[in-house]
Amino acid sequence: MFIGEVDVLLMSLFKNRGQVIELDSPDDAFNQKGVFTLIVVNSELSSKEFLRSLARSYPTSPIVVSADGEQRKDGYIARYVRFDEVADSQISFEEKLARSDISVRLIREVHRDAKKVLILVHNQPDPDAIASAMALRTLLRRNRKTATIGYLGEKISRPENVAMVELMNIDLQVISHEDIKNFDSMALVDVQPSYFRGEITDIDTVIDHHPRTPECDAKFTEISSEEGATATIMTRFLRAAQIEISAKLSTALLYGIKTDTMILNRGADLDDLEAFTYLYNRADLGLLRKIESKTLYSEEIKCYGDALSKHWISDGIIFMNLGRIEKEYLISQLADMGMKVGGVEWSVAFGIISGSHLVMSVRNSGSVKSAGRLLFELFDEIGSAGGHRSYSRAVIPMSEVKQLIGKTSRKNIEQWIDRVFRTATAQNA
Ligand SMILES: [Mn+2]
Repeated sequence: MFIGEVDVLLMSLFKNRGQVIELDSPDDAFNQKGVFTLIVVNSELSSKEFLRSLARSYPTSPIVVSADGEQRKDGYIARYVRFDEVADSQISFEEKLARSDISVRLIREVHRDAKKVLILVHNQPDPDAIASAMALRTLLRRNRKTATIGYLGEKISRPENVAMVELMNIDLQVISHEDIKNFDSMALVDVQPSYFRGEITDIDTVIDHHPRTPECDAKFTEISSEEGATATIMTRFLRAAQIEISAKLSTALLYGIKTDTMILNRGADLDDLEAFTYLYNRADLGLLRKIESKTLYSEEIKCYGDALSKHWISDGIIFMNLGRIEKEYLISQLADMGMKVGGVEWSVAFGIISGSHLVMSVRNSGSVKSAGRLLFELFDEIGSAGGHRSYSRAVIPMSEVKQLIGKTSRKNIEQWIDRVFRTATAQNA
């Protein structure tokens, strides 16, 4: 039932949903027969007395006031709705998808003539990178034969990545620098050219959610650090291209968003939430649970145990030294764990990988200085460093560490890292 003047567009939308009764005069509202699924009242007629009488006459029908600006007032029995705002948010979302459709056409154009496309991710492919690469292959309407998802690192070992690749039967390939020339075009996903330190050239597409770095030369780039995951960007592209996302791909993308944002808890924005909901309805949640259930190996817990028992906290920073290890991901997992400790503002986990590099993972509570900027300022000159506001990573050759601190004993390294971080976090804090 509509009472008073109502916007034509709004009226036509309601008419699509069922039978509508239009009433000009409020007096006519009280002698209608039937059960109304909704009563909409023009705000000009919405006096307190009128709404109360309406509610008495139709106790089971919800009442909505078509409001133009005013808020709900006390004692008024009705829900005030700005229908223009409801429509506006929907329209701007559709507009975003329509704009993304232009991007999709550009990406397809860039790779159109390539016989074989290489979709390259970073050297430690994580669920976000893997899922986004799969999504790009779908977006390009290609298959395993015409588009390879590859990376230059060593065989993946992080349990959740291994579980994802095995349980979902994903063809993720280790490739060499030599192999690259066998491809006709290349797309980087979840990573930017600078990551490869000039070793990778002739890049056609870059799609990433990390902060934009200089020297990002490609025919098509979509770099948007607002999104918490590249999977969010790819979900938008797939929707823009009106592709029905399969259960397998939805599961992969959902897992990518979940892991990169720590279940919407880190660096996530409304787009991530939107993509999350969209994918959640399409994903194979049973499969996802299976993938997510195995994230620790026995020998790893021993490593953690050792580092955790020897941790120390000073000035709100927790320090954890994993010592000499082979698996780099242990460092970032431990840094995440450090943030769970009460009173901790910063978490610093570090270890020496393959005896040659010191790797640090840093987390903060997000409300303090940017972790990415801090590491960049501290270590970019002697290694590679950077990342997001709340999480970042630095890799420094042991030869540089030796030059700086002399003997690279466990104690020396710990004292150096302790001093460097305490000084840096104290500045402009
Ligand atoms: Mn990512």
